[in-house]
Amino acid sequence: MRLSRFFMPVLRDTPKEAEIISHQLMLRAGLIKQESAGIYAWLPLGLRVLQKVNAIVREEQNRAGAVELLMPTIQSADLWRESGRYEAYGKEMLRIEDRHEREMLFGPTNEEMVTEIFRTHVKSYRSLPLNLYHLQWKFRDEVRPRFGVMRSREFLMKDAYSFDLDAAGARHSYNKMFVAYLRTFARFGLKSIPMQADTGPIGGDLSHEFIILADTGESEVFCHKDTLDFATPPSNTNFDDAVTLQATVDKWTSLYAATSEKHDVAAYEAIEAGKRVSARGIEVGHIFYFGTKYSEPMKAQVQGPDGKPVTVHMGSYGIGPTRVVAAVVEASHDANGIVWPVPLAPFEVALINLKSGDKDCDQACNDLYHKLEQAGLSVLLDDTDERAGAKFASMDLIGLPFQLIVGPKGLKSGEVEIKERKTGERVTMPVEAALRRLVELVSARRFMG
Ligand code: 5CA
Repeated sequence: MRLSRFFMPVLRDTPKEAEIISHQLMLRAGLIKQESAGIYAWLPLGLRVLQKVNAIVREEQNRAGAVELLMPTIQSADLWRESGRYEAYGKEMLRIEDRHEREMLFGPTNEEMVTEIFRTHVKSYRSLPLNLYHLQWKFRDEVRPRFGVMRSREFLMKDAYSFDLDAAGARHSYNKMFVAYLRTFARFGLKSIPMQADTGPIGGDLSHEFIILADTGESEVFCHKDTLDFATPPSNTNFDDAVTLQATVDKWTSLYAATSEKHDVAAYEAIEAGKRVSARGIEVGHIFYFGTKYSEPMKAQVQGPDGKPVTVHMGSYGIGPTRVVAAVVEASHDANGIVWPVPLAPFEVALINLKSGDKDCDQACNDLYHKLEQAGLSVLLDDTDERAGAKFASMDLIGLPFQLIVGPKGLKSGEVEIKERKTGERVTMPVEAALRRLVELVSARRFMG
């Protein structure tokens, strides 16, 4: 992408309304723009990051055996009357009336709709277990939308819903998502800690929130320090092996970790001094097992092995990709701006032409641009006629992992400079060597977790 043809409205000043660093940087770097309270447009650079988050979420959901579909944002009130949640959900639900005066709503979550799809089509225990997920916009009329996309009213959610014949099967389905979540967040470069959590309006009694520790987090959390050192389950995890999966979940839940709603002071104080972590955190994912809470009133039954009808056991599993983008910025930035991990970077390389209009610089940049793209790297070429200082500041702000700097002086001796955004380290080398080096550096960092 050539910057002269791109749309990247960076702001020089920090917007006054933004209280936390991720919100400030996301506005300044031109990732998002507020349209109404808690409602944001995703600008091209932000959208590229969001799409990378979604791709990783999908890969790990699919690996764990979940199947993608897409349900609508607008739902019928009648569906929610069946589960009894239409009234119970209260003011957070955006209620809409269509031209025929039918009551509709903008979905805050999809338990009812997915249960209705399931009961229409699935009739036999042979079709179980089944886990259906989608990535879809949700609307919750939060009392206090704040911190940009961290707590917004409209936000993207990956929500998965599992269906099983009995509680043991449902536990296996829960464990699959538990492990998939550990892997997903690790691939974002985030250390997530599963914590016992309250179930709120979703319901059920088994639930974990996946928390990223951050001073600006909205949740107050408590855990054992050693949880932070547990190893991420590997990519070759066998999700069908219920015993090994349970052992992994047991290990991850063996030490105390709870959000404030579930905090047990006595259990926390029983942890040896020096190993207690009392901190703030961001909830990036939340998983629930709620048995037959929806399947019972909505009559989601299959024929069991003995021919008798069985009410299915369900769980639901959410990740907020839009919140994840903010959480990554919160976890990875410095005084100059965002520092994207390679797997989420909107472009992998910033190619900076220090003297646009100069024949040699333009030619070298065009050549490098094509070669890098051919090697499969994504490149943002700054071909504008801004001053060098302004170009450096913008590129540091938007945080692409590597900068390839091309100037007239270096070119005279056939050299260019590579700067790594994270460390600030700069090396000067011949053009061809720089190309090879960049391809190596980027490839080595594409996969994490
Ligand atoms: N149906 C269940 C699981 S699919 C559910 O709705 N769970 S939830 O309420 O915990 O939301 C799932 C995830 O969506 C949260 O962990 C969080 O990452 C994200 N999320 C929830 N509310 C917001 C919000 N107001 N702004 C941004 N992200 C949100």
